[in-house]
Amino acid sequence: MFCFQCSETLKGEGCTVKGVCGKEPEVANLQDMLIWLLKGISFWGSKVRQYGLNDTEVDLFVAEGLFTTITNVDFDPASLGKKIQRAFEMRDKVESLFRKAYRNSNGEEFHESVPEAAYWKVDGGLDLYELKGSEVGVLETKDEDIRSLRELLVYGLKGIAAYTDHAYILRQSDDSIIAFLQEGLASTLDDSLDADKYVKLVLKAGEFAVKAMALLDKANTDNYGNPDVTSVYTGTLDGPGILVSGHDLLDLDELLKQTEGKGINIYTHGEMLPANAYPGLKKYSHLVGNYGTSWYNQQREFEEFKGPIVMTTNCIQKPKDSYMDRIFTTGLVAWPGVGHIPNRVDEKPKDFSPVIAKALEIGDIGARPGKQIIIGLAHDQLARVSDKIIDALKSGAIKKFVVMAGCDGHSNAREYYTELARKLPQDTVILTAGCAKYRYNMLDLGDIGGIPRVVDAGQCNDSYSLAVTALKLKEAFGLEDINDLPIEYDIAWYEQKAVAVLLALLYLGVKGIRLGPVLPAFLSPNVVKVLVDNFDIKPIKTVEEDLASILS
Ligand code: FSO
Ligand code: SF4
Repeated sequence: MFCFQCSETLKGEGCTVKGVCGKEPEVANLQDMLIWLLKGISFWGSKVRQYGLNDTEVDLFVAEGLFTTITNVDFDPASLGKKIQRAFEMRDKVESLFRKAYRNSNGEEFHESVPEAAYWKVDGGLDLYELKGSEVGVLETKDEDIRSLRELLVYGLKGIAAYTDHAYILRQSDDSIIAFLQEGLASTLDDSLDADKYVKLVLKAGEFAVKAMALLDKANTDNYGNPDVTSVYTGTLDGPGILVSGHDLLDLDELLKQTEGKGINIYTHGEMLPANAYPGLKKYSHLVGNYGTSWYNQQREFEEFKGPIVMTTNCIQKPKDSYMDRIFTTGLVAWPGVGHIPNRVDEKPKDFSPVIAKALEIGDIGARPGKQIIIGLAHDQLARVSDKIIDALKSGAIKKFVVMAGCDGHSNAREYYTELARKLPQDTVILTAGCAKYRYNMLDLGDIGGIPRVVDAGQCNDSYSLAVTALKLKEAFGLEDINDLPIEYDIAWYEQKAVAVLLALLYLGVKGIRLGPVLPAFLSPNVVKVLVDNFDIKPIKTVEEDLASILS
């Protein structure tokens, strides 16, 4: 196996024996096989679009396939094997659609040679898929810079696919995004493309990352309303309880409906925290708060929680024996031996009864004390206080905004974000989204004239909210360049959704982003140089050095 798609990759180079995340080599190779087939599907999918045709089932499969291979989603060989089988079916389907369209339009058969990923087939099971997967992964591209750009593109596409899939689940879609996913994937099979072409595609991925986040923002707010400023309790109450982690709001919504009146309290965990601010979800009185912090603390927190846990998306970690019988996965998440709540059929809600039965069987999880934290400061709420913000900037009450969005993770180097948050002076405001916030959102950092010093816009995709706010401020101050605003960017990354967020910021013209805790291993020195020369991207330094530079 070889995988270097996340910040925790072994020695900052690549996981080769087993993933630091817990991914077995078998799973890594099956994921590579799935990605390769998605590229083959996309080869035909992009071609058939030239005839104005597409197949919705195939399109959704490509988005979900990409999402499946994001860090900490699917660790189950059996589940991946089924997806690979389905990938062959999807490829056949879209290939015949193309061949028919070609024949109808040209009066002859299509005879051009096609890349191997578009035709390779095998009759067999997991072993053969795994073997082929081990031959077609990242290292198949020999040129270091082309490999780097292809992977940067594919990881950006994975993030875009995840946000697009979330939006789709909430009945919002945009075919141009799906078309770009396929254009991008197909491009990685094309050996005639040079580095400049891939740089252009990477920047185009930033454009589509903005589109995907905007689409998801619309999906979330159309379904559940604009988030309200909300104070959330972070302890637990007496009585049965269920903990819901991940990013899928519809899963939480359906579970809330199915637990109404049953005496079960529902708690969010990790990236589900922002759900507490949506009017359409906070209306449920048994949604009582958030328990725990970010994904990397889950083994300790899930053990302590005592009740059942539902993982709706990443980031699942190897379940400990102590809670193996009370953790459930759903959607694209899978772990061998963990109970799985099946997908919706014919738009009927998922059936969470095994989780509910487990909560009732376990009973009281016991009360634990917690703090209150303020969330829900997405773009709509910020727009409501824009006059206040503009006045505070003009009067100097707020000197700087520091965007500290992104992910959390294991590395001790991430203490940097806690320290920086502590040391930023009282006239600075942190803008955050994603699980990065757990490094500082329980500190008492106060407020500036009623504006909290940690402005929490929501999940990682709600980084879009922060971009909208920046663009509105630029307009309000009549500035030409978004970089003239008193906003500094100090982004923490872990997995591929954060890559999409980063590309979105680049597309919006943001320069001088600090990126930590480490630069991605998949960026070759030459690609880093392109990013530095064009966007002044820099790695984080010490807290003192960055503090001085932020305040200068
Ligand atoms: Fe975090 Fe995991 Fe939301 Fe990621 S829980 S790390 S960037 O999945 O997507 O912020
Ligand atoms: Fe390693 Fe990260 Fe890949 Fe897991 S996702 S195998 S930790 S690089």
